[in-house]
Parts: sequence; structure tokens; C-alpha cells
Amino acid sequence: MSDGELVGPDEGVPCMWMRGGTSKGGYFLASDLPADRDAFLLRVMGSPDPRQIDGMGGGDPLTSKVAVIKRSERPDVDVDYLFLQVFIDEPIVTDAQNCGNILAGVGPFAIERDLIKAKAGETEVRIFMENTGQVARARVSTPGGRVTYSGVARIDGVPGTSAPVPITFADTAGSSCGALLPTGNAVDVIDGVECTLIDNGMPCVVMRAADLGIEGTETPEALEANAGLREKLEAIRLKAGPTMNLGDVTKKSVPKMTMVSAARASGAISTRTFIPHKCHDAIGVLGAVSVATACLLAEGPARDLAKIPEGGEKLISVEHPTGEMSVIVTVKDGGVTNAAVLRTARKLFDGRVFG
Ligand code: NQM
Repeated sequence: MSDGELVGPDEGVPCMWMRGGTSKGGYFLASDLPADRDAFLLRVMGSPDPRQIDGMGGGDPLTSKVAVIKRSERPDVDVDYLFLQVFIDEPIVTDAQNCGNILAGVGPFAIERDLIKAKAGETEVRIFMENTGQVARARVSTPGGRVTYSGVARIDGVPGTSAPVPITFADTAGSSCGALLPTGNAVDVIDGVECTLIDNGMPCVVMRAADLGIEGTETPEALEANAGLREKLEAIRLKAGPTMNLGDVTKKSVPKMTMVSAARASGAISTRTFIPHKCHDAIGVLGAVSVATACLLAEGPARDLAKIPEGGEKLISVEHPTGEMSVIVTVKDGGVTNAAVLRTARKLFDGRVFG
């Protein structure tokens, strides 16, 4: 263990590489990371470089992610999880956002590293998300007291099937912005575009696709090639950031920019999301929870377009470029109190990584 000491380039530190949901990254015990953590992680990922050729990152924000995990000292919590986004083309490592996809690997990793003991059958792991100060509960398949990654659960954006990792979130409103609607409004107009500035686990700007001049059915590649669209989104984002209590967001990966249109399949709403400079092939977990919550507001671009089921517990299917993400929300007194999603995870590699 390096335990906060500097680690030479030829020594390496213990690391597990995992797919968590539709993302992928390095999972570390906090005690294994060296004192120059951020510089080390940039070297591990191969940043800054668009191809990350000299590192483990895949040249995509969704494969340039890190989870730092330790046994928790908090009551009723098993482990603490810090998410770090390693930028690709700039020397930036930021904890300014959470990640609900990488979260899916945290429970299995914690059990594999003996931070908690598995039960026979299934093990619930209570995870304190340090980025936002909230707790998630993940259920990990542990037949015979060992983690298994094999199973029959399927999530869009990942080929094949794996063991299910159901995750429940409670009280995620205002996770980073201090309030569900940080400006106090369901609708704000920025650069002539009606926006819902919302944070139910992930700060998001929700806009009508049509107001940005797109259909909302385009591929991520087509949207990324649309320089005019990207400029408009970035201008709105830079203005939205400070009003969402996020300060200057020039060098931050939040807020996420989601353009909504009517569902095309049998879902509640269709989305295209910039995270914030690349268009997501799917949608982030907490991003989907925030967009699903925007669908339930009394007004706003998402509310106007969404098909909402009846009842206090609602399945909101958020369509995205590679399928859909089902978010089950519990609604009480007009507000969302709980959200649940199904994810899967897989151990890809366990060894030492060199930075
Ligand atoms: O919103 C991408 C992802 C994410 C974040 C992003 C995420 C979440 O797909 O909880 O999962 O929006 O940067 O991993």
C-alpha cells in the first residue's frame, strides 16, 4: 500500500478496472492512492491527450473515470465513495460531479476488497457518495458469499447480460446546487431558450430539442458535428452554472445539457444529453433521475412533452440514443422522495496500474 506516499512510475498501485453501468474506469482503495493523486491519475489515464494513448482511458469521458473507496466511519453506512472525472484533453481531475454508473461497481469492489462481508445470496451495500453527501443502497449478487458478475439482467448500452445491481437513492434533491430548482423557478429563459435548471442527484439543464433546432432523434455523432448547436449549448451552460450555485463552470463537467422531445418508443420522454461537451451514447444514471423529476414538475419543457403514468410509484422510462433507462420514482406531496434504477457491473481486470 502506498498510503499517501509518492509512488514511482515503475512501482504501480493496486487497482481494479471495472465496467459500472454504461461507464468504465479504475477503482482504488483510498489508502492505495499516492500523495500526488491527481497527477498520478492523469498519468494512469494518459491525459491530456485526445486518444489517451499512453494510459488506460479510452478517449471518451465515459471511460476516463475513477472511483476511490474506503470503509466508512459514518453510522448506517458501509463504504464512502468519491467519484473523480479525469478530463481527456485537459489536465483536470474533478470531483465536481457524482456518477451513478460507476457507483454500480462500488458494492462488488468493496466486497472483493474485504471492506464488507458478503451474505449468502445477496448483500446490500450502503454507500455514502462523497461528491454530493448522500447515501445510495446497492444490492450485489453474492451466491455462497462471493460476488458474481454473471446473471440475466440486461441494460441498454451494454451487450449481453450480467448480475443485476439494483440501486436506490433517497433525498437526492439539491445534491450539488443546494435545491431541486436552484433558481426557484421551474422555467428560466436563457438566450431565448426555455430551460429547467434542476438537480435531483445531477445538475442538469433541460430544454426542448426543437428550441435548439434539432429533432431529438439524431445520433450523438451528428449532434457533435453540429458546431452551431454546441456553441449554443455551451453559451447557455456557462450562464446557467452560476445561477445554479455551481460557480464558474468553464472547467467543470456540470451542468449536463439535456434536450428533450416526445418519446419515440413506449417511454415517457426522449433525450439527447451533452456531458457537457460530448454527446452521451445513453444518459447518466443521476442525469436520468433529474430528467425524470423534471417530467413531474407542474410546468417546463420536459413536463409539456412527457407521458407520465398514474400512481405514487411511477416507472419513468427515459429514452436515449441506445435505448432507455427506467427510473422508478416514488412521489409524495408532489415531490420525488426516492428513485431506483437497475444497473449491472463487471470486473475486467485486477492488478497494479502504473502512473
Ligand atoms: O448521471 C455521465 C455516466 C455519467 C454520469 C455523465 C452518471 C450519472 O453515464 O449518474 O452516471 O453525465 O458524465 O456514467
